[in-house]
Amino acid sequence: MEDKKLIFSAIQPTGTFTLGNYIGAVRNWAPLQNDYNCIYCVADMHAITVKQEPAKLRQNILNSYALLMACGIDPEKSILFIQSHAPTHAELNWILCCNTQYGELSRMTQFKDKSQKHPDDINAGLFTYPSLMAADILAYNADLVPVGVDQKQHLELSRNIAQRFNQRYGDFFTLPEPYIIDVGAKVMSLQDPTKKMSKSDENPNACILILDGKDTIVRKFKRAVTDSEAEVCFREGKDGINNLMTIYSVVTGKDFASIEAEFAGKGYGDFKLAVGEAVADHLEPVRTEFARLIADKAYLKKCYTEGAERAMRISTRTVAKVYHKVGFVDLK
Ligand code: ATP
Ligand code: LTN
Repeated sequence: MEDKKLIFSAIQPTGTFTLGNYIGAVRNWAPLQNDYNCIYCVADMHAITVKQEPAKLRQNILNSYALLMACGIDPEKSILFIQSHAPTHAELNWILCCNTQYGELSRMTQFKDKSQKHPDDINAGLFTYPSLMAADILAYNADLVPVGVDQKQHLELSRNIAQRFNQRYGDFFTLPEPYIIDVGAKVMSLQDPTKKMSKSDENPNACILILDGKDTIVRKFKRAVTDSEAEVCFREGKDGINNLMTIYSVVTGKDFASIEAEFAGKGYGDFKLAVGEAVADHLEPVRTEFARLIADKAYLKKCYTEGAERAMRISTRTVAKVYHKVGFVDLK
């Protein structure tokens, strides 16, 4: 790999990506391939911190891999792999768990949210989720981690774990920085614009899936919750409209002032229809490319096999050095 800064990011294969995953994270990943060395991963081990049906999970993992490619990640330019194919992540996770405090993990909002959502299955994996995430990043000594704003707290914990390890065993890990793009860092639910749009929302009208067809997308936007005014403008308190304006701005490239001018004197109905159509048109090439890729299982397998080999080549060296540093006996 050339001497450029290293980017690492991952996404859980817990379902089809939402417009939130796309705008807040994945759409930013492809352009980064030009300026950085990039490593992207389908975080299947993280996905089982919440109950998954095995056959469905296997399908979601492959779909997620193909979707990342459909969103422009080129497996020749970047390392694109499936987390469980690199056992080094689980190995490093153990060492990092032993350098992570109970108190730190208890403060994670994602843990609190997910324990509330699944009170019958507050498992140890869900609790130590951030330590595995730190292992993902630190196994490659990544400099930058592009994520949506909801992952910032996890990244800060990754930095703290790396810092603690460095203090205890001597400087080794690079301290990773979050890389968060301002516009669209948090896309909100279409049904409750105070909540983030999430794959696991029970209400199908709350989120746009990036493989939804045009009619479905337009229908969901038509039903989006807004407010009782009739003015398309970005203002505090207008959560629903602010969210739609952000989405429209990202997919059309227009700024808020020109959006306000475009819809001056028009009602929310016109605006919602325009947002729906713009989003559907923007996602059309992703849908087409996904259909092509998912039909070619042999090519996908070739890509993820090579991705795993390349990921292992780097992370095996990290784990060997870490094992040595903590005082384990070298096996060669
Ligand atoms: P789940 O519902 O299973 O918890 P999720 O939809 O929250 O999943 P993740 O797999 O946890 O998605 O996140 C993948 C990436 O998408 C992360 O970088 C995360 O920050 C980003 N992301 C998720 N939801 C949003 C959102 N609503 N707006 C912006 N970015 C988001
Ligand atoms: N927790 C992340 C997914 C994830 C991740 C990572 C992101 C797992 N490992 C490493 C960045 C770096 C999420 O998006 N929910």
